[in-house]
Parts: sequence; C-alpha cells; structure tokens
Amino acid sequence: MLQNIKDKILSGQRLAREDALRLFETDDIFTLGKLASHAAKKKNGNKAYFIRNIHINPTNICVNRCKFCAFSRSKGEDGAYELTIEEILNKLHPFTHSPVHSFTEVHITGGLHPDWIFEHYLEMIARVKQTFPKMCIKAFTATEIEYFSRISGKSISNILLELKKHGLDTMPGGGAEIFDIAVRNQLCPEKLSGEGWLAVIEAAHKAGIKTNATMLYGHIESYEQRVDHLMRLRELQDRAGGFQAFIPLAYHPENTEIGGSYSSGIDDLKTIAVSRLVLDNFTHIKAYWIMLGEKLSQLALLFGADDIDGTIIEEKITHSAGALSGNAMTAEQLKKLIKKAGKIPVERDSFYREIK
Ligand code: V47
Repeated sequence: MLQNIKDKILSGQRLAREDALRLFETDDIFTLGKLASHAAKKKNGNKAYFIRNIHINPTNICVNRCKFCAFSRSKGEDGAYELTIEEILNKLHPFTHSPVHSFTEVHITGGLHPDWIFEHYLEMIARVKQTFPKMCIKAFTATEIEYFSRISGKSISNILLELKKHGLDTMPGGGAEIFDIAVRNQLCPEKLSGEGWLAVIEAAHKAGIKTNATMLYGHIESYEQRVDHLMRLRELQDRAGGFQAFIPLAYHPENTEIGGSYSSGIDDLKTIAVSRLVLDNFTHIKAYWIMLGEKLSQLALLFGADDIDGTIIEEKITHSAGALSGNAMTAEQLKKLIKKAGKIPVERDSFYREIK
C-alpha cells in the first residue's frame, strides 16, 4: 500500500502533502518505522545525541491562558511564582562548578509576565552569560520574542539583535503548537498566530540565531492540520535554513482546560516517523524523553529520531500537565538508554558539535 511512497523515499524524492497524510493514516507502523529509520541513518548514521542541559522557567505568571497549558498562572493566583535573577543564577551554580556536572546549555523560557520590562530579560541573559560564560544560552520562544516587541515598542529584529548582543545563543522551538488558524483559535486565541510565529523565527534565522521547531499534537487537531504544520516548517527551512531540530510534543491532558487524554504510543511513534520523512531538510528529530518517557524514547530512536534531549534537571511545563516521566537523568543514564536501543550515544553542544 505504501509502495509509491517507499519508492519516493528510497530514490530521495520529496514527499507531497498527500503522501504525508497517507503515512499518518496507515496502520503499517513497521514499514513506516523502517522508512523513517532509513531516512534518519542517511542523515546521522547510527548516532543518537544527548546534551547536559538544565531547564529554567523564570516565571509561570502569564497574560495568556492557553487551554492546553497547566503551567501558567495569573498574578496573585495560588501557585504563581517569579524568580529573581539571583535565584536563577543560584539554580545554575551547582551544575556548573562541579567537575561531575559540566553542563553546556541552559534552556530558559517562561510565562509572558505582565510587569517585567524587556530590559529585565536583557539583564537576565547578560548576568547568566557573565556568570557562566561557557554555557550556551537557549532562550525565549517566538511567542516571548513577539511579546517583548509589543511591550517595548521595538521591532522584532531589534529585540533579537539586542538579546544576541547580551548573550543569547540559540532559541527553543516552543510556542508553535499547531499553525492552523481554526485549531489555534480554539486552543490559544490570545497567542501569536501561526504566521506570526513563522515570521519571528525567520527573523531569528536572518539574525544568525539558530532555532528549533515544535508541534503540539494529540489534542483536537486532525492529521491534515499536522501535515499542514510540517509543510509550513519545511517551506520556511528551505527559505531561511536556521532550524536545527524538530520536536513533536505529545499533549498531556491533566489540569488543562481542554482535558482529553494522553496520546497513544503508536501515535507518538507515527508522529516521529512522519516528521522524519516529511522534514527532509531538518538534520535532527528529537524524541523529548520528558514527554515520551524513557522506554518510548528508545523506540523513537528506531522510528526516525536521533536525539533524546538532555539531563533537564527540573521540568515544570509537562509535569504540571501530568507527565509520567521523571524530572532529570544523568548523562550516564542517557548514554545507557541510547546504547540499549542499539545506537551510538554522542554528547553534543547546543549546535550539535560533538563533545569528546
Ligand atoms: O510551547 C504546553 C508545550 C512547549 C503542554 O526547543 C505542552 O529544544 C504537552 O517547547 N502537554 C514548551 N505539551 C516546551 C518546548 C521544548 C521542550 C524541550 C525542548 C525544546 C527545544 C522545546 O510545551 C510549549 C507547548 O507547546 N506544552 N502545555 C501540555 N499540556
């Protein structure tokens, strides 16, 4: 049934929208997995990457109320928090000044705070960079960048250039959700539009800032809307070229306004595999172990993924929504997980340079 698509993949032809849809609709996940694994091997051989990183969410106070998000709070609400810059530095200290923990990346993202001014974020980045000059700073989603532009009156490109000047190295791929306007209006009507997200990312790539891309799946979207999302990312990558990795994010339903259920393991593997096959111009597909769990991440490495993210240390966004995984893994545990999946573990930095 998948013969035409198989021929296209084996001869290196690009998949069309209809092909991607047929792959999502197939029950033959074994063929799908084999094809995706073939595509992954062509890009990354038998390697699977991991990183020593730490996540920091400076605040959960957010002016938006996305209906899939269990992390955000209003100012003054129970559970609302905001970290000072000092507190952020204190969270990082134990992981940078010990010979055991030579962390190479900090991932910073949080709510759209109603009172913080853009200069606060500049100072945050600058202080982290001054204190930990060897750590790569991966910070702020396209949604946050657009918010900084609105609260400061500065253009998107000026915001990006100033952040870069103060120490921003790369950007995470969050906030993309699903680009389709009808789904977005239901899920997160106040959020930056799909076109807006793509425009900020294009500006980042033009400013020389590499980014990731994500897709939140398994809630109210259809396969067509997932395919549309992937196609728009592929088009942008053809044009701008600054994406490093694509990360499908499995929706977690606990404590969210839309509720619903967890995605199935089959859907998780399908989504990784179809992403690998459609996004032929992305070098890396990440199976984010926090969302997939350890065992499914191992399987994902046989279904087209070549990266499982990192040590993380403290994860709040997925855990607020009922993550079944732990919060942290050591580099040794990550290596073992990868080896047991039959892959070669490779520690990387934020730019996928190998760390020996
Ligand atoms: O943008 C929010 C998603 C994202 C839920 O770039 C949810 O390397 C599942 O983008 N269930 C933030 N997902 C996380 C993110 C990320 C994570 C790891 C690595 C990288 C990277 C990026 O989490 C949000 C949103 O799409 N999210 N709520 C939920 N209930």
